[in-house]
Amino acid sequence: MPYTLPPLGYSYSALEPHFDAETMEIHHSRHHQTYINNLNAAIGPHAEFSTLAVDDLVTKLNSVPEDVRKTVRNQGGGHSNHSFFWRGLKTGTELQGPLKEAVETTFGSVDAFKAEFEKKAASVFGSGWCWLVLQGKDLKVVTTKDQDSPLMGEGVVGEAWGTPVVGLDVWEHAYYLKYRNKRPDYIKAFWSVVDWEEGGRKFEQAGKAGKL
Ligand code: MN3
Repeated sequence: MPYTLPPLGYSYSALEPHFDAETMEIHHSRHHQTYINNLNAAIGPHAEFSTLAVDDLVTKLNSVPEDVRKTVRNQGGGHSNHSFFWRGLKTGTELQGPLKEAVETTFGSVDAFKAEFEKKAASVFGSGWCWLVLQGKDLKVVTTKDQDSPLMGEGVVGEAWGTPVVGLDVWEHAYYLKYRNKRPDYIKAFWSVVDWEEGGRKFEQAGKAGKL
C-alpha cells in the first residue's frame, strides 16, 4: 500500500497532561490510520499519483483524476494534515529567532498572535483546522474546513492557501475525551505542546525555498 502511518516519534503520554494519552492513541492509531486506508483504496490504482509524497499529492489535487479527487481531498488531506500535526508537537519549546521576530512584526506581539489564533480556532464551525501559514512573505492565521490543507492552494481553499508553519486540529475527535465541549480550553493547551522549534524550521525552510 502506498501510504503508511508515520510513527509519532514520542509516546502517546508524552504530551500529558495537555493532550491526554488516550486521545493521542485513538487519534493516531485509529483516526489517522483510517484516512490512510481510505486514501490507499482510492489512489492505489493511480500509480502516477500514489508514488507522490502525500504533501505533493494534495498540492496537485486539481490534477488528480476527477473520480477520486474528492476522496483524495478528504482522505489525503487527512493524512497530510495529521502527519504535519504530529511532527509539530513537543513540550517545552519556545518561540524564538526569525519566526518570533516575524510574528511580532506581523501581529504586534506574541500575545496578540495567540489571541487571534485562539479566536479563529474557536470560530471554526463543525470540523476543521487552524493554521499559521506563510503566504509569500506574509504570515497569516487561517482556517480550513474538514481536512482541507493550505497546501491545496487558492483554487481549492481560497484565502487559506499557504505554507503551514503551525497547525491545530479542531475536530471534536482531537479533544472531546478530555475537554468535552470546551474547545477553547483545548486551544489554550496547544500553547504548552506546540513545537516552536519545528515551526521555526518550517518558517526558515519556506524562506530558503524562495517563498519569503
Ligand atoms: Mn484529527
